[in-house]
Amino acid sequence: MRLPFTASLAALQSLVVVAHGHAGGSDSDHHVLLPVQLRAPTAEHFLPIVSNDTYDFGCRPIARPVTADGSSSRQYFELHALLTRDQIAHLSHEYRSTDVSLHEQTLTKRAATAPIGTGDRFQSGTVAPKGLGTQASGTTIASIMNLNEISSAVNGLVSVYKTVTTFTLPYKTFEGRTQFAAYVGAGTDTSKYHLYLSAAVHARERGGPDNLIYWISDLLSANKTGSGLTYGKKTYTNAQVKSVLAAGIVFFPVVNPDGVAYDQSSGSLWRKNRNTKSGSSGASVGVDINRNFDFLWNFPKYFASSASPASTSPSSQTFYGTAAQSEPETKNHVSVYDKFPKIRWFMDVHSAAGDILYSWGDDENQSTNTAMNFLSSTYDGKRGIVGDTAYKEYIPSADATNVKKVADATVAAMKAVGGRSYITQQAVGLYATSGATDDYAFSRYWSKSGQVNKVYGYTMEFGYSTNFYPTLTEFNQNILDTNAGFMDWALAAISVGLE
Ligand SMILES: *[C@@H]1O[C@H](CO)[C@@H](O)[C@H](O)[C@H]1NC(C)=O
Ligand SMILES: *[C@@H]1O[C@H](CO)[C@@H](O)[C@H](O)[C@H]1NC(C)=O
Ligand SMILES: CC(=O)N[C@H]1CO[C@H](CO)[C@@H](O)[C@@H]1O
Ligand SMILES: [Zn+2]
Repeated sequence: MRLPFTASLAALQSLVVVAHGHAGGSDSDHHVLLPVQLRAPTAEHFLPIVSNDTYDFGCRPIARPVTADGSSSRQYFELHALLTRDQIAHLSHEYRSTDVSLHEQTLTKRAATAPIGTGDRFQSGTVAPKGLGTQASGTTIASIMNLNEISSAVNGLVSVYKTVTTFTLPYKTFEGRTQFAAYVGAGTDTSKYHLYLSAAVHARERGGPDNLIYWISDLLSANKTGSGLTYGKKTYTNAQVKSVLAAGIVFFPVVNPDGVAYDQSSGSLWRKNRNTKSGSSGASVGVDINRNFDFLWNFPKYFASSASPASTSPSSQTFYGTAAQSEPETKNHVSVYDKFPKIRWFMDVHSAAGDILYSWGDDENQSTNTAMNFLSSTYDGKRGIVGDTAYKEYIPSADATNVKKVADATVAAMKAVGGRSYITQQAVGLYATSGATDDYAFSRYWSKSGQVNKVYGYTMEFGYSTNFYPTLTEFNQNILDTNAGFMDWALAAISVGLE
C-alpha cells in the first residue's frame, strides 16, 4: 500500500506509543526512533537522504527493488530507516512534492519484544547452553542472554565439554571491560582453525551472540551424542556436524560489550561503542566499530565526495573514530587473525535486513583491471559511486565465484528452514561502506602483500528490516535461521577449501 506522505506521517505519529515501549520508554519522544520505509522509483532518489549522516539506516543503507502488489512488472525501491519525529517532519517538508514517499512499517501493533534474561541461567559457567537444533521441534528459548550470561554460557560449554578454550583479548574496552573469544573443534594447534565468526559489533542487534553460542552448543551436543541437527525443515547429519567442528571454529560472541550493556539497560537502540573521547553526551558518544577497521578508513581521502561510506561526525551512527583501529574492540577483533593465522573464512553476525553480504562493500566489483584496487592512490577521490565506471573494486574472478557460491549456499539453508526469506548481495548494494569487518577481512591479503592468509569475509543480517529488538517468536526463528545458515556456510566453505 502506497500512502501519500502526509497520511503516513500522521499514522507514524500515532505509532509513537508503540515505539516508546519498543525503545524502553526512557527517552523523550524527541529521541524515539521510529522504523520507517522510504519508497522511490529509483535508488538514486535516495542518494541525498542516504548522504545525510544524521539519519539512521540500520547496519548499512540498503535500497531494495520491490514489486508492487497487483502488477508484476512495476517496481519501486524501498529504503529502511529509523527516524525521530523531528527528522520525519524535516523529510516530510523537504520531499513534500516529490516521488519519494514515507511509510510506517506495519499498521498492526507488534507483540512485546523478547525479554533480556535477569539472572544467570548458566549458573556461573557450570551449566552448558542447549541449542534448538538438538531439542524437540517447537522448543523455544525464553529470553535473550544478558551480557553476563553470554560469558557464563561460553564458560558453561568449557566446563561441560572440555574441548572449548577461551582466551582473553589484549585490549580493554573504553569502560574497562576485558574481552574474550573462544575456539573449538581442531585441538590445541591454532594453525588448524579456519572459520571465524563474531557478533554484537552493533550493540542493539539483539540475539546475535545467542545465535552464535546456541549453534556452538548444538555442534558440541550433537557431536557428543552422535546425533544430527534439525532447524525447522532443514536437517544435518552427525557426519556434517563432525566435519564442521573439524574445520576449527573461532568465535568472538560480543565484540561491543560496553554498547550491549548500555543497550540492554537503556533500551535505546544503541549501536556504537561507548567511547566518550569525541563526544560526551547523547548520540555523540561512541564510535561505529563497523566503520573503524583499517580498510579505506580515511574515507574523505579515498572516496568520491558524493559517496558517504561513513561519517566524520561523532553524533552520527556511522562515526568512523579518530584513526583506523582507534577502538580497542577493533584491535581485539584484528588480533584474532594474528593468533589464528590460517583463518580462511569470516562471518560477522548482524541484524536486521534478511541478507548475506559478500565482498566488496566499497564499490562494485570487477575482475579485469588488477591495477584498479583499494591500494592504488590513482583512484583516490573516485571510489564509492555505484553505477559509474570511474572505479570498481578488483576481485580475482576465482574469488568472486567462491564468495558468491558460499553466500548462495548460506541463504539457501536459511530459507529452507521455512521461516522467512533471505537474499544474497554484494555488500556495496547501492551505497558504499568503508572500514567494515567483512572488507577488512578480505583486504588483509593484499594490504599485507600476500604475507597473510586470504580470508573471505561475510556479513549476515538476520531478521526483519530494522527490527533490532525481536519478539520472542522472532528471536527463536532467528536462532533457527542463522544456525542453519552457519551450518551451510561452514559446509560450503569446507567444500571450496579451508587452506
Ligand atoms: C540532514 O537532515 C537534518 C534533519 O535531520 C537537516 O536538519 C539537515 O539540514 C540535513 N542536512 C543536509 C546536508 O541536508
Ligand atoms: C566429539 O566427540 C568425540 C567422541 O566423543 C570426542 O572425542 C571429541 O572430543 C568431540 N569433539 C569436540 C570438539 O567436542
Ligand atoms: C560475484 C559478483 O558479485 N559479481 C558481480 C560483480 O559485479 C558485476 C557488476 O559490476 C555483477 O554483474 C556481478 O554479478
Ligand atoms: Zn549491524
